[in-house]
Order: sequence, then C-alpha cells, then structure tokens
Amino acid sequence: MKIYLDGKFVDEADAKISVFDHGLLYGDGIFEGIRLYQGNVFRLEAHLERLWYSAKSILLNIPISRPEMAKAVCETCRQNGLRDGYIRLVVTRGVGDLGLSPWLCPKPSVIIIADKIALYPPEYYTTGLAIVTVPTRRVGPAALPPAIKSLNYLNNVLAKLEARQAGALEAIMLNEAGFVAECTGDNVFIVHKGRLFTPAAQQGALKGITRETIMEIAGSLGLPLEEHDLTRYDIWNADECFLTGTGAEVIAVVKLDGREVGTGKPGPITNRVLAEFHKRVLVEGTRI
Ligand code: PXG
Repeated sequence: MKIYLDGKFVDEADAKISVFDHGLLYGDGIFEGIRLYQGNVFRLEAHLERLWYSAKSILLNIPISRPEMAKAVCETCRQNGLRDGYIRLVVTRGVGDLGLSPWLCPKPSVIIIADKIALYPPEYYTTGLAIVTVPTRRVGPAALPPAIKSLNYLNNVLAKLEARQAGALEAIMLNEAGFVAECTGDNVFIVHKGRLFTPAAQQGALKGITRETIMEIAGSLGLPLEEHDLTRYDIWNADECFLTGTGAEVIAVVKLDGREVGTGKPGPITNRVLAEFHKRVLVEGTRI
C-alpha cells in the first residue's frame, strides 16, 4: 500500500510520523473519512470544506491548497489501484516540543490513506442493529465544538467501549441536558408516523455528510424531515430508527436499551432511503 505523506507517496512500512508530533502527543489535529465508490470520490468537496472548517477552528494552517488536496486524494486512490474503498485524510499539528504550545510546531503533516473499508458485518444490514445508550455524554460546544472533526476521539472511544461492554456495536450518546446527540461515529434519524426527525447539530452532533445526503434524499422522496430535539423516549417509541455515517452508510436500529424499535425489523422508510442512497453514491462524486 502507498501512503501519501507530506507530498510524497511512501510504502506503508515507511509511512511514519515523529513521536514529537502533537497529533500523537495531544490529539492536536483533524481528520476526514471519505468513501470511494466505483472510481468516484463521494462528496469530496463537502469533506474538504469540513476539513478546512475544522482547521480554521483550531488555527491550523493546512500546508497545501484545497485543489492540491483534492488531487492528492484522487492520486492516492489511483496509486493503490482502488475503485472502491475508504480514504482517511489526517492533518496533524506537526512536530513540536513536549509542551502544549501549538505555535512551536512549524509544519503540519498531511497523511492520506486509501484502503478497503470494514463495514459493520453484512448481516446487520438486513437484520438491523441492537444498540444501547451509554453513560458517557457527548462533549458539548462549551468544551469542544462537536462540529470539529478533531483527533480527540477519546469521548467517543469511551462510549464505544461502554457499548461493547453491553454487547452492542454502537451507542447512543446524549448531551449534558439528556437529549440525543449522535452515536460514536454515526448520526441518528428516527421515523415517526411517516415523518423523519434528526437532532440538530447544536445538540452535540458532528455535521455528518451522510446525514446531509439523507436530508436531501428525504426532500427528493417527499418525506417530511425536521431537525428536532430527541430523547431516548422518542427512539424507544419510533416506528423506525437508522444511523448514517461514511463508514456505516445507512443502517437500521431495531432495538435500543432492550426496547424493540417499531416492528423490530428494518422498516420500509429506512429501506427506501437506503436504496436511494446506494443509487446516489454510484452517480455522484469526483472521478479519480
Ligand atoms: N458523528 C461522528 C462523531 C463521526 O465521527 C459521523 C457522525 C458521521 O459523519 P459522516 O460525515 O461520515 O456522515 C462521524 C463519522 C467509524 C468512524 O469507524 C466514523 C467516523 C470517523 C472515524 C471512524 O465508525 N466519522
């Protein structure tokens, strides 16, 4: 595998970062996860926009331009002969000293990895997921704006561990006020009486690009959709629930906290949205 590292393509074994990189020492950096479908990069511009917003938020100067980054992403896919896969774009603060000071890190590092994707095991796309609400709350905007896709994922890692301890693959994370924020790596939607609802990003969610795509799909299918505060009660009593994310795509939730959601099987609206999503990813995108 060839990895893009600071303007060069290097073998996987040589793709190394300093132990003084603040991405490692402090989680000081940002990232994106992007999908490649049949030679097309899905919503590349939206991912780059979010990366640049994350960078600006943490006062990180990405050392290459956006068009150069787009080219580098496509070139990394080509170098690895990929037609379908997952692209991980990372920008770290770079090498500094052992202190926190980011201004002592003169050169941010850019890493692009393009590889095959490990989705949820395929059977869960037909059966749906049984998930749980975990005790760890989503970090709120007063501490760290959740829209920043930073290398600080410990909050989500803790939640993921708690899900696993409960025998689940994903976790509902609440915000400090007890409203549903999102999952550890996915946004949440419910269907109630024919209407779609998803928590507003302000409740503590990442502004997911798959989420955005689903909102567009709902519009094109004529399904009413609202950003609305949700509690666990709303999911327990929803007709359908599904999660969205670059890795997961669209996956049904059929149980939350031991309560069956709807019929306990992926519902018709989830399946319609999923089918439309699969159509879109094949026709949209930036040709590598
Ligand atoms: N919320 C969080 C916290 C995320 O990290 C999403 C929502 C979905 O956003 P997109 O733009 O992908 O629709 C993410 C996605 C994983 C994994 O292994 C997921 C993400 C990052 C790293 C790993 O599930 N991000």
